[in-house]
Amino acid sequence: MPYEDLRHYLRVLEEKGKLFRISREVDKDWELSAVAKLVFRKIPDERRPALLFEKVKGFSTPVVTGVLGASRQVYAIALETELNFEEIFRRWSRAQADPVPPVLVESGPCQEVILRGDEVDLFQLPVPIWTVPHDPAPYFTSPYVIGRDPESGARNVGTYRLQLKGKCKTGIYFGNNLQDLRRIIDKNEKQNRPTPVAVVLGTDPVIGLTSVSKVPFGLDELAVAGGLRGEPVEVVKCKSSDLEVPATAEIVLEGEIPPGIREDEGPFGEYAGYMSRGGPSFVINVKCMTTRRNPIFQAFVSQMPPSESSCIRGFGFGVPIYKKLKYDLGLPITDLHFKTAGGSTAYLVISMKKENEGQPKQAIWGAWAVLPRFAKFTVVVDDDIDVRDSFAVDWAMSFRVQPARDIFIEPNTLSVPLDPSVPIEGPVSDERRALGSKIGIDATKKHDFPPIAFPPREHILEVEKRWREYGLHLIS
Ligand SMILES: Cc1cc2nc3c(=O)[nH]c(=O)nc-3n(C[C@H](O)[C@H](O)[C@H](O)COP(=O)(O)O)c2cc1C
Ligand SMILES: [Mn+2]
Repeated sequence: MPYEDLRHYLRVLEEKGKLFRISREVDKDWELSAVAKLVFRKIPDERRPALLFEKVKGFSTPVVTGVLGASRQVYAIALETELNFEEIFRRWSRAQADPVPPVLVESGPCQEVILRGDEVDLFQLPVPIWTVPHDPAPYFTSPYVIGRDPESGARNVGTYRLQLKGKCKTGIYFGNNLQDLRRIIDKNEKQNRPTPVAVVLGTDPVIGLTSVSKVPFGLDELAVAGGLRGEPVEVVKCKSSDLEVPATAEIVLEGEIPPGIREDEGPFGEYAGYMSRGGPSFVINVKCMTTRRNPIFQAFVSQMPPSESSCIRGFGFGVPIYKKLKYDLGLPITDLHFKTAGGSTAYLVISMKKENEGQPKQAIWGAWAVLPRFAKFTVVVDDDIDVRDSFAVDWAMSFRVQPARDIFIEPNTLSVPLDPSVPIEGPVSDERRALGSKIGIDATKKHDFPPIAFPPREHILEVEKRWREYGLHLIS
C-alpha cells in the first residue's frame, strides 16, 4: 500500500517506533540543527528515528527531519522494501522500467491555503540555519524542484538547495552544469526566457527519493515515483503557471528563475563535513505559495556525517555499482558499503566470493567506471567480512594485505565532489582543475590461510545464551 502523503508516512514511522516527537520548544536558527546533529552522532543507526520538532520558537508550523534517511531502516520503510541491496535494486529498476505517469486531478489539499504576490512571505516558514556561524542564511534542504524542458515538454524533479534570500526570493545551487534543471534553465536563457518552477516541500517519501536520484534526462521523476508506488501520483495544476504538483504536498512555492541573473549563494555546510565555497548562482522569484491547512515543514539533515544525506547517498550510489558489478559484469559480489565517515562517497568496501585472482581488481575498476568521481578508497574483502563492520574491515586490511602487492594508486582521476583535499584554484565547476587520485586495495586472501583463532560458532552461541548466568550482562 503506497503512502498517501507525508502525514500518512509519518503515522507509519511512528507505529514502527521510528519517529520521535520533540515537544520542548527549539530555536530554528541554532538549536534545531545541533539537536539533529547530536542525534545522528549519539544514537546508532539501528535505533535512530526521524525527528518531529513540534514547537519551533516563533512559528506554528512543525519541522520534521530524517524522514527519508534517519537510518538505513527508515530508508527501507520509505521505499517499502527489505533492507538489502538486492531488493532495493530490484525495486528501483522495476520502477524505472515501468514508470507510471501521474494523473491530473481537479483539486488537492496542497492548495487549501493560497497566498499570491505580496501575501507571500517566506520568513513565515520555519526554515532552519544549518551551520552556525558559517551559513549566511536559512536553507531549504529538501525541496523537490519541478521544471519542464521547453523543447520536449518533459517534466523534471530534482533536489537543489535553496537559500532564503527575501520575502519572495530564494537562491538555488547546482553542484554541476549537467544537473537536469540546470540544462532546462540553459535552454530558456538562450531565448532570454524565465524558467517556471514549483518547489514542493513534504510529500509521500518515494517522491523525495526520486527527486534526489539520477534518472535519465527526459524521464519524469514523478512517473518513476508512480512506478515505485504502484499507483500514479495525483497532481494538480499550479495557481500561477502550467506546472503540476503532487496534490497532497504540504507546501508549494510557485515561481520563476529569471534569465541572466546571478547572485551570491552560499557558503553552505556540506555532506563531507566541511563548508563548501559560495559563488554566483541563480535565484527563484516566488509568485505564489500554496499550502495545506496546518502544513508540516520537511528538511534534510546534511553537513558532517553521519547524516540523512550520507544515508540516502549510500543507497543512491551503492545501487548502480551493485547492478554493474553483479548483473552486468557477473562478478560474485556479496555486498558493498560506502562508509558513512566518507560521506557515503569517498570510501567504498566491496565483499565478494572471488573465483579468480583478477576479480577483486575488476570489481574496483568496475566501481570506478560507474561512478568515476567516487570511491577514492576502494577496498575488496572476502565474503566472510561484514562490509559494515569497520573492525572486521580493518582486520582484513591488517592481515590479508601485503601493501607492495595488493595496493595500487591511480593518479589523475576525477575527484570526489566537495573534497577539500583537492586543491582547486578558480571555479569549482572547472572539472580539469578538480583532478585527484584513487587507491584500490585487494584485502582478500591470496592463498590458503591458517584457521581463524576464535571459538567455534556453536560455543559462541551457547555462551551468549548463558551471558546472564555469568553476570556479564551487568557490565556489557
Ligand atoms: C540531501 C541532498 C542535498 C542535495 N543538494 C543538492 C544541491 O544543492 N545541488 C545539486 O545540484 N544537487 C544536490 N543534490 C543531488 C541532486 O538532488 C541529484 O543529483 C538529483 O539527481 C538532481 O536531479 P536531476 O538529476 O533531475 O538534476 C542533493 C542530494 C541530496 C540527497
Ligand atoms: Mn532528472
